[in-house]
Amino acid sequence: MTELTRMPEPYKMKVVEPIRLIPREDREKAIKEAGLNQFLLQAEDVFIDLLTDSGTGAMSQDQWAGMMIGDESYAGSRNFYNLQRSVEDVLGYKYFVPTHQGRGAENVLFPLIIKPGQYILGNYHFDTTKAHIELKGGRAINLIHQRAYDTASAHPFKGDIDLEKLEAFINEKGVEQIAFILMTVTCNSVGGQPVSMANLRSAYEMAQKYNLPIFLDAARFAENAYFIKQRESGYENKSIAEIVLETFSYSDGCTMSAKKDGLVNMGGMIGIRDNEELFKKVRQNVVPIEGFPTYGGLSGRDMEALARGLREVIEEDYLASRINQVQYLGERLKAAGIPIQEPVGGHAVFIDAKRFLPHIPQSEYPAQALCVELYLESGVRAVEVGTLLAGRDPETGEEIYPELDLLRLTIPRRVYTYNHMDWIVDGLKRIATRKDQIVGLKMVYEPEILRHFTARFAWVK
Ligand code: P70
Repeated sequence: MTELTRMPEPYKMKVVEPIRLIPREDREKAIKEAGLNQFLLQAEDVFIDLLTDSGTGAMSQDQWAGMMIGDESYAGSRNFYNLQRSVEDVLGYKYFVPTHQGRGAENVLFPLIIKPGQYILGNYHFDTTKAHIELKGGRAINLIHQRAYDTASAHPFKGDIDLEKLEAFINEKGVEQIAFILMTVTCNSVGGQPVSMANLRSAYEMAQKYNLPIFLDAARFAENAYFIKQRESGYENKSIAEIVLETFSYSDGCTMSAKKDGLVNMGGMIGIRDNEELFKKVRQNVVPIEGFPTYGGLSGRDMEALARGLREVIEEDYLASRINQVQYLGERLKAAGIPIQEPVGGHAVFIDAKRFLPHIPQSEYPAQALCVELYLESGVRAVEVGTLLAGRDPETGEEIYPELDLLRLTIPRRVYTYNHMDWIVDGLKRIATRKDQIVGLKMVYEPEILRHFTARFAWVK
């Protein structure tokens, strides 16, 4: 694709939400008051908000219309049954329980399938997922293929698990030490990188061989399916619906944050393919934590929006436009010489801050420093996925220095246009011309857990 390919959005706008670029001096004041932490900004002081693609998308007219037929009965709401039909048709699962979001699903499911001390093997656990595994006494082991850490090398499926490492780990520790395998599609932590169908199939076969359960962390399942169609031979003529069904067929169940590919602002679920025993346990456990099993923390209208979102997200013209927009942003940054994780992933473009700002040591949070600079330059709010997020080793208290220190430009679904993408690129290009002057950060307030949300910083000089 050339850098200027723009694909007209397969929708037109009926309602618009004003956004405003506040003056530079006001941005300086705002980010200083926020302790140089973009999480602490007021959203109204942000022009283009790329903090996350989670719950920030725009719903369709069909979803909004569906909300009017929300049935708010405590038990047995009609929207629960509509959602059940979508889950069955789109994911091919017999059972499911709604939850208020992804971590709610993890909180309900994980204690049922993890015994303290057991390992949970995955391609790369998302951080709240890892936190929930550890809260239940489990140990999260990342077995992603090493190539994912080399941002400059383009591989079509950088989200793949390393099957050799997976099997070696199972053999080394023994099957009884392992709770389950968790495949995250797409793999958020290394750049929204897809997992191939071949890899999903092989991981499933390995799980069968060792009699281990295998689950999907399915937040971005539709984007993953689109990449399979684009990149994996044998899938070019299959429909997204078929690819999604095949994806879920290689699992015993899933947790899903529906705030991404569910196309809703709030929602999640636990899906179970056919294990009735597990389903019964999940139905029991959801009651004290999320709510009665036919609402699980969601209102009827929210379940209806999700029932419709799950069907919309697998429409091919939507996915083509979505992925193209993210791709366009990535291609333009690359053309400007800005180092990014390649190839561009599904939901975001990740700038490699270690390569972009080599003069800032990792102990001074280069990606976070770039987040601050980007906000000051153009009112764009990005997020750090790197050293700040990694936190400290719980045993030694030492800082963890992950291989990648990334700035994530996360694109909400159906919200911004190509003009917004151009604005983001232009700001970063201006920054690139004087990037040597960007200084690192030191933390002046550090919370004990999940520090990135509320930490405060100062410039080192
Ligand atoms: C994101 C958000 C959430 C997520 C995920 C995967 C693969 C589970 C969850 C949890 C979180 C976030 C990060 C930075 C800023 C704001 C929000 N991902 N699995 O943006 O789901 O949030 O619904 O509990 O990516 O990547 P939930």
